[in-house]
Amino acid sequence: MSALIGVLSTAAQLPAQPNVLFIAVDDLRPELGCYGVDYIQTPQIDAFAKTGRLFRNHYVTAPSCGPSRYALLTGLSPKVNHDTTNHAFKQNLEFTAQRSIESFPHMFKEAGYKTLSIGKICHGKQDTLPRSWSRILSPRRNHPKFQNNSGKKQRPAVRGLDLPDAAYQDGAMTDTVIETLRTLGDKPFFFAVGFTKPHLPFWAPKKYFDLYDAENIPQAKWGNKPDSPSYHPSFELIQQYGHHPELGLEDAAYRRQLKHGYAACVSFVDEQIGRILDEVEDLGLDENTIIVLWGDHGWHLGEHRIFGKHTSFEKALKSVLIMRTPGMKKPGRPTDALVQSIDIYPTLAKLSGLTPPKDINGKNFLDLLNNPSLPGPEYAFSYNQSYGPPFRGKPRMYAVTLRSRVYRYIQWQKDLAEGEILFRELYDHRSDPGETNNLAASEPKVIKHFEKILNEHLD
Ligand SMILES: [Ca+2]
Repeated sequence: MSALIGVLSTAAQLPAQPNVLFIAVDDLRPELGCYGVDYIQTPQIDAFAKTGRLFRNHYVTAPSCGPSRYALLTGLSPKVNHDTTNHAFKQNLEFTAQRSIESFPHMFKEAGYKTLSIGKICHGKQDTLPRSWSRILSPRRNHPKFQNNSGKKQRPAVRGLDLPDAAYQDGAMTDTVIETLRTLGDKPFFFAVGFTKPHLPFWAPKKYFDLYDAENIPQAKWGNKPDSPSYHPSFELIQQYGHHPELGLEDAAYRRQLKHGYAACVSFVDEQIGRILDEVEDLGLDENTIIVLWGDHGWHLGEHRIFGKHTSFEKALKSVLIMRTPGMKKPGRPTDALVQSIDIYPTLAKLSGLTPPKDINGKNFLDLLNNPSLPGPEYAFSYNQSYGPPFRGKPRMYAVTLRSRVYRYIQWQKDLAEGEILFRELYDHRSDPGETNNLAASEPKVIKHFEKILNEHLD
């Protein structure tokens, strides 16, 4: 009963069963116009942000596709080592099967919603949550052979061919989403749409490359390797895609090409998102639909001498979150409050008057949707493992990290469930937003405080 009163008093304009359109974008770091990045061209997402709430400090649970999406959908923080890996769905199959509600789409389905999924929502075909969807739609597969992800080595990392949007999976998927929106009828829906770009390879129609003069795209400083277990030699890029045969990432021109490709893919996805949002408006669904735009984690575009994700740094953990609810107060006002991906589940539940399972770990941020000036939570927590070569002789470590409004603290452990601490990092974002100066040795009091907070969080 108290949940119901909360919904009526705090979200009075919302209908009893609002639709939900959940848009996930793979590997989208907050490198967008609406996040204050001026070289990038994202007019559609920028326009959407003007009508919703942009979260400037949204942190994912893990800096990889699988564990980030597992935590988002289940609302559960990692507990053991494999929860930080791309095997999170697979390893937890038995556990999720036993839960009364396996995910927030499942919660909507149990409440009578039609729940639809298309594109990349979980991680790979084997990771589907079996009880969550009324229907899993397939993007049309009319894209040419070059588009397949057959795992062949030496595919080019960057390519812009003179082809229409629909020749690419995300473009074809957008056509299917638009056609499907037109057929949904009166039953409330939860529609999850998962774009696969700007994930590698950076392939998009040529016209999106032509939006940019590569020479004018600002480049990250190609600095020193960080003295951190986070460092890895951009393994996903280097192992799976073709690169400069002699110099690789040491070649500044190649790095420039990569960043151009990433930008083109972001603009390509931006256009597809705009087409979907236009259709939502044309159909009059915007008055009755909560819209969430979510990036599954960030990406290093040269920062820390890395092209990739999988680190415990800000560049990999901070990602895009923009939400819009019908009748939202103060639309277009961003918030600086810290929020976490696992908070989305209870927030959507609250907005829709539904009750999530008691054991989920996130906290709803309905207050920030109503008032962007509130300070919000004090900490955002994330989890990771090391992916690089052995660090100081230790082959694999697991990270628990917290972001406060000022610091990032990272605690590397031998094991996630047991606490032997092997290495610590502390960065002060007031003076060091690039996280290059580890203060762990010189700030024992701060470390002690954060270690206590982390240990309480892990209990
Ligand atoms: Ca991803």
